[in-house]
Amino acid sequence: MEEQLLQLKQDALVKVKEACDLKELNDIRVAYLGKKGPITEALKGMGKLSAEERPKMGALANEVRGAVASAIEEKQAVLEKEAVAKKLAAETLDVTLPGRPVNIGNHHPLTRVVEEVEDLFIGMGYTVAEGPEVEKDYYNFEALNLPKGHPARDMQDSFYITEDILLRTHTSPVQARTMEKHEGKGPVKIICPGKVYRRDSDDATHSHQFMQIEGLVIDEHIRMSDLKGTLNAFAKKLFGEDREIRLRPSFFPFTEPSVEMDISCMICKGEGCSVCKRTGWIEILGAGMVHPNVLEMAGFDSKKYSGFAFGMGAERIAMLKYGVDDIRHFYTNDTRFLHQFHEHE
Ligand code: FA5
Repeated sequence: MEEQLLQLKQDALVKVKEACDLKELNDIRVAYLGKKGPITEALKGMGKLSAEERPKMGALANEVRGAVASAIEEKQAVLEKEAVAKKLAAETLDVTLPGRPVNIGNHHPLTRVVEEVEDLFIGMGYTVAEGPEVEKDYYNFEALNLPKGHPARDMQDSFYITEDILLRTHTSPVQARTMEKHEGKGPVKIICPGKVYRRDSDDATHSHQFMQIEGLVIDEHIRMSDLKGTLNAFAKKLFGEDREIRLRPSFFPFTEPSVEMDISCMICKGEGCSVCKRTGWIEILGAGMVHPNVLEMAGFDSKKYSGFAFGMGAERIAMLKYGVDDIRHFYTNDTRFLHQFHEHE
């Protein structure tokens, strides 16, 4: 038995020495010192020994157990230290490494234009209004003096969802909605930016989805000269004093008289090029004095109140302001184009 115990001790100490991790060490502990391990078994078998041998073997078995246990304990401390060192090494932070660049996004040029136009009009006492993009035929057309079957509906080819619901073709329905809310009482002074949709063929200056910014002013004694002065102040502030502007007579069923405003082409400076279709001018907005029928339909007394309205294309303004030669650049998300409008550089 003595020989057996000494062999056991030797084997155990070799295995403890060779253990590479805490799991392996624990397996050795269970194998040698566990309830079913050989040392416990040896101690259990003491009863069979003679009275003379029993204390000797008992002391030896305890000595073996103690030696194995303390070897395991020592090894455990070493392995734990190693594990911590390994973890720390893996988590080392090299503070001298160059950082990863953070790409800062920037506002889309259209957002910038819309915000700039909004700020400009807010500065003149306007408030910002909103309306739905999926609109009722009533607000998009009928309330704007365009009954069903009116030939001027063809001026704006529409995407219908049902017979009475469509994607709004302009931001003018927000005029009708705002006037209705005011229940016949002025003054009204709003600006309304938003997306609009038309079955137009896409080209350098036309898109099937684009943005408009609508303006509406209603009060007593509002005249055409107020509209002209407002548009003039807006254009000069946004494009600079040297930009040329012209108003042309036009027709919209919801305004009378109606005008369109052109700005000299930013690409050819009025010489004529493919962007301005050789005219030297680019149309940016339609406007006019609110038609009495529209005022009356919304509950305003057209003898007491008058007003003006305008609707401008945000893309056209952005094109003029930044010298962009194709409207499609705004929608193709080419980062080479978008990064040119970085505000942070
Ligand atoms: C209208 O939409 C009227 N609602 C404007 C208005 C409002 C007139 C209030 C009177 C009173 P028009 O269809 O002309 O009008 O469009 C207005 C502006 O939107 C145009 O001057 C142009 O700048 C822009 N626009 C029109 N169609 C497109 C298109 N397909 N792509 C890009 N911009 C467009």
